[in-house]
Amino acid sequence: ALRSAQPTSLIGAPTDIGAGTRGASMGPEALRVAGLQAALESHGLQVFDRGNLSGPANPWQPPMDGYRHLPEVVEWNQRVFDAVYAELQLGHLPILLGGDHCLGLGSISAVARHCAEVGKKLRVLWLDAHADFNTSALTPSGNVHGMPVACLCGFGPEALTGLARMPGGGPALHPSQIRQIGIRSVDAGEKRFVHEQGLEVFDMRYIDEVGMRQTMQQALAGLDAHTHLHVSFDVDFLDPDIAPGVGTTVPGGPTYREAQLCMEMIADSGRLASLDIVELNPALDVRNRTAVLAVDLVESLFGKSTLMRVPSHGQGPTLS
Ligand code: HAR
Ligand code: MN
Ligand code: MN
Ligand code: MN
Repeated sequence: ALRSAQPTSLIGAPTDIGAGTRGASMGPEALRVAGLQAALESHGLQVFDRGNLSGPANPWQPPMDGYRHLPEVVEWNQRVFDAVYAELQLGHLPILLGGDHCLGLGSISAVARHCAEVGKKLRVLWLDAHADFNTSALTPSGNVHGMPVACLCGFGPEALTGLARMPGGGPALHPSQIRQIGIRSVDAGEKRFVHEQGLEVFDMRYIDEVGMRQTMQQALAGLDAHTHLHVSFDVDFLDPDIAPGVGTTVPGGPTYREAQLCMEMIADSGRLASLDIVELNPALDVRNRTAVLAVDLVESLFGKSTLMRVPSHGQGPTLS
């Protein structure tokens, strides 16, 4: 399973600044305790743990003008941007350990900027129960972890939409670069905006009907040697029966086997080049099992395989 000789770098961002429930700030340590580094190393990867970023404390205030903690969210995301960008410049594969999902803004802004500079195409897979496509006008909560996809597409405050400082001056992402998978909780105004912007959403109903295999074939279609694939893995993507340790559980998510297949098919694409692991909330977990599950799935994302047949030898069931 030695898929990539590229070194990986773990970057902890211990904050719940964009969330509506406290505790995601403990995510990075829980992932370390669950053995993330050793698990990746067992697959032949070289892993650098850069430790944790620091940033402002969570003042736990009500929203102002549609955002909770906007100055603190901006500061955390600037630090995440710098850290992720530095690893990409070194040629490492950054793994952002959140922290809540507002941090996907800094992470993906850095990836988008890097891709623009080196002339790579970018595809983002957003694994989540939520679309995270709210704006200050649409949000029911003011929590910025419900807004990062919109901000990345240019809809949000300049301090967040301009993080990437893209060469052309435009937004970090165009909706056509994004595939959302596992979605099952979208606010009414948010849903209209998702449709208006033409996001490609593989929601749970779609996964129920066509299966995870066809879903992932479609989500990964069109990747080539010049594509940088970023995976933003919100742990609430998973069914809460197997992953209780998140702040915003939504029933009816992917099972263990569906999630494994999702990760394995991403690994098989050979294009994974950056990753976020976000929204893990150890305060709500049961004996760290959600962290252990996340590590297990990330191993699959990096090529751990339980396959008994050699695919090219055509044994076992034919899949095509
Ligand atoms: N859509 C809701 C809101 O904006 C809930 C967002 C919850 N987001 C996350 N990230 N947990 O996916 O408040
Ligand atoms: Mn999310
Ligand atoms: Mn979510
Ligand atoms: Mn394992």
